[in-house]
Amino acid sequence: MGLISRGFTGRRREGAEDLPPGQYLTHDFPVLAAGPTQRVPTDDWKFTITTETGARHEWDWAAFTALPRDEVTVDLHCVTRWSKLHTDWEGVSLDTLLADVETSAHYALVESYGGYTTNLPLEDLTDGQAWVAFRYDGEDLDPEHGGPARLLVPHLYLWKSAKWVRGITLSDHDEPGFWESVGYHNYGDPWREQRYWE
Ligand SMILES: Nc1nc2c(c(=O)[nH]1)N[C@H]1C(S)=C(S)[C@@H](COP(=O)(O)O)O[C@H]1N2
Ligand SMILES: [Mo]
Repeated sequence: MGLISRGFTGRRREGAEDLPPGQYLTHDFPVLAAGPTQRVPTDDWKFTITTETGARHEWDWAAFTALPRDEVTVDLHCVTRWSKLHTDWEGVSLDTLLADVETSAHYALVESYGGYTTNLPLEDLTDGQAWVAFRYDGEDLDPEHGGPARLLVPHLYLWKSAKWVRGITLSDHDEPGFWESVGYHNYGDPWREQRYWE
């Protein structure tokens, strides 16, 4: 990270300072998934936050899309070494979704339609660091990229940004998700090259 403000909205040169170590720049948007593309009609879609006490907070598509949304421009870093800079999204921040959720849990397990999971500390989902995103580049999010809605946690490697997200379970215990349980790093900071467990 340089000292130049990231809030600058003019056209910027895409420089090496924006690329975490070991990453290369790509301009297309690769599609990666461990299983088949999920196609979840918005009529059937629900998003649920479950706390460590079992309390459930649930939104259907109408309630979810009525929440205040953010427009964000973020850089994406995949552990397979491609990075895509300045991507434009619209989504509901986890701060908004967690506003009425009472919890003292430290860990989050994110679950997707289709069974994919990924884990991260709850503090990495708050303070404007994560969204449930449903629009990309001014359009509804394609199913290939996780539509109708995916998690977006751009400060961690992209495997943490669960596509077709359906819920988050908060817990006092850290439980490895799909890739984390087969050798991907538990945290996954691209700037520290936390790709795999040593
Ligand atoms: N549900 C689900 N989400 C997922 C994955 C997956 O297999 N299933 N793969 C992850 C990985 S490894 C990457 S790199 C990104 C890819 O997102 P993209 O296909 O939009 O580029 O999705 C992440 N989210
Ligand atoms: Mo990935």
